[in-house]
Amino acid sequence: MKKSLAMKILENKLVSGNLIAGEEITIKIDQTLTQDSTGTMVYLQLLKLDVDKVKTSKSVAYIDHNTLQQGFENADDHEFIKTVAARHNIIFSKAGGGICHQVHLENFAIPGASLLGSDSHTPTCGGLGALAIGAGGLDVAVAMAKGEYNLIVPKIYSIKLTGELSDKVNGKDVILTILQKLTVKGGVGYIMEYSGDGVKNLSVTDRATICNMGAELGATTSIFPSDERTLDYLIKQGREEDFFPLCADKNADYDEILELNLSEIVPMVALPHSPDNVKKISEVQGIKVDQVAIGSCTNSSYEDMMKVAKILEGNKVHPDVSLVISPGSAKVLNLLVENGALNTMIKSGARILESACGPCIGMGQAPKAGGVSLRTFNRNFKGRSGTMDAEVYLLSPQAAVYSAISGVLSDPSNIEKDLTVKELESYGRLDSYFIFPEDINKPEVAMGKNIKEVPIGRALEKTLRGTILLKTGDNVTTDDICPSNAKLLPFRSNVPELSKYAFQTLTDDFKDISEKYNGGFILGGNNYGQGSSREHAALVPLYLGVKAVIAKSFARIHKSNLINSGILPLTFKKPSDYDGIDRFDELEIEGLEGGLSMNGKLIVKNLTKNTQFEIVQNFSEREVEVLKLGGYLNYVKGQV
Ligand code: MIC
Ligand code: SF4
Repeated sequence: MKKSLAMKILENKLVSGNLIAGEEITIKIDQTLTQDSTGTMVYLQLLKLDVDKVKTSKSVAYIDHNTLQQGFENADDHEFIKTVAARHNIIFSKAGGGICHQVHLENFAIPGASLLGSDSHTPTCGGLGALAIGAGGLDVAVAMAKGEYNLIVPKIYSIKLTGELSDKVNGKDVILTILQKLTVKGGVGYIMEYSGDGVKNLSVTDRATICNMGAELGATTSIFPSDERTLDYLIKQGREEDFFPLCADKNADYDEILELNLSEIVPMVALPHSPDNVKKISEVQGIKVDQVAIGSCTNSSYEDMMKVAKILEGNKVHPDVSLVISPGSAKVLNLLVENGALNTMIKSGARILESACGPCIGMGQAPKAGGVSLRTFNRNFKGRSGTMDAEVYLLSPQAAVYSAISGVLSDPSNIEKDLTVKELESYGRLDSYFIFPEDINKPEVAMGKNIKEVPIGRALEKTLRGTILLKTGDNVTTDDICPSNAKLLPFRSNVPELSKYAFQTLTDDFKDISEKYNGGFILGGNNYGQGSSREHAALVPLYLGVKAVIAKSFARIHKSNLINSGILPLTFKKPSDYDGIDRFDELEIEGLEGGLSMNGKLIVKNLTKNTQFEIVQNFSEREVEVLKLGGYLNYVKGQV
């Protein structure tokens, strides 16, 4: 059988199980990354696992999300992570060093290596040929403790590229085109694997942009071959020795195929409030703009920033627009200083932010009430910008900055300048923001007073009875379940505090209702839990007594997070059964002892309506055990 690239890497990393789509396997994890907003939970869980040193060859803890530090909480969290990192042989990347995915791509990602990250955009490093997967925090803690990760073997979606992008379009326009075709559910259960003649015409950073937003397709990960361009990028980053050539076999077997001619890609934009609500800019141009934000792990590379500087050269930001720019890493920022591009940006009237996630996660720069914000980011869910009624659009850096000058959404195809960026000889090295474990003493773990215990589930009862606390529609995001903004991010190590804001975008009474009914169930539509990897979206419901989520389908990472927390993610056998259930109905799930396994049968009785419906058996044997024990921490504790 001719093998895809993804299958070759999975085969190489296989510890146990069969490489058959849909089956659970265990793979070896070479590298992990964490960021600070999910990281405190990861490291609290790692401490519970009681290991001395990580089992991976490289683990890195980044500080990039919660860098506003309005109070002591973020700074305390950073100190906590720094001390745990030093004690466990983990590299620490200080605030200001840059966004985890961009910094990891520049400094650590290796073609063919497996990388597990506590952030849904970890697949960014697939641009360099790494098998990079986003996961919940506990999975990453276990990967550090055991060097292993369990996953359901995905199917492989082949994206065959031909042609070449024009200088007016970007990797962003490629992935927006794919999102338009496949939607936010289109990649669920797949690895997106890129190949074809067009690959060689894409820079590593354009490839990384495309892999980054594979997360928005719901894909397990995305991957590009490792070729001459990869070698060139690694040489310029000063790490030629990390190169390893990799590609799929000729005529490899794929489950699905999509062909895309890069020469036909035109500037695209995702309209509010979903990354798949995509149109050609030429069809919707002219919308008046209040804010433009350039940066995020999707589009903050040196090449992206240089295109922005080129367009700004000799121009001024429109009087009605606030343009904010956050370069992806200290290295990128430093290069912009050295070659004068930062000068150009400042002279044009741009606001320069620190190299961090910033506005992408609502950490500052919330748009004005009802404002229109154009962003080069990857998510435009309602409320995520920090302004509930803002209209957020996603687009390429070229289109964003061109619109910042004109004051309205504008098509960069009309730019007359040549935007080709002259290739650098070298990106240089910049290690000043890293603390390598060998460079410091082993400090005591610094446990700030805002850091609270991780909620832990209890062993599963044979029968569960409870009330439907909330009925939601399709595509509920983790930003809906556990919102993130400048006010709430300081509480990522304080689940009791976060629980006050559960489902805030959908209802204002979830906590009260959960307390009134002493916990219960949630009813969800399709793709429940899409978006971020934050396990808080499972820990908050656990804390509020949620015992099961019954949905038409689940997003991959969130389903694992629910299982890891000991909450049952149950899928309707007949999706139309969803219609016959209402908020506040009382349900009873019997026979849980045997009912979860593949040969079991699970019936849910609706005591209010006097009806019943059936649940699909879709858990691996390990997952059934985890659920029975009340979560992954209880399951794994005895094993390390
Ligand atoms: C995001 O983009 O939503 C985040 C913030 O990076 C999350 C992680 C988090 O919730 O902290 C992600 O994508 O996993
Ligand atoms: Fe940070 Fe935004 Fe990327 Fe999430 S999507 S890692 S918040 S830059």
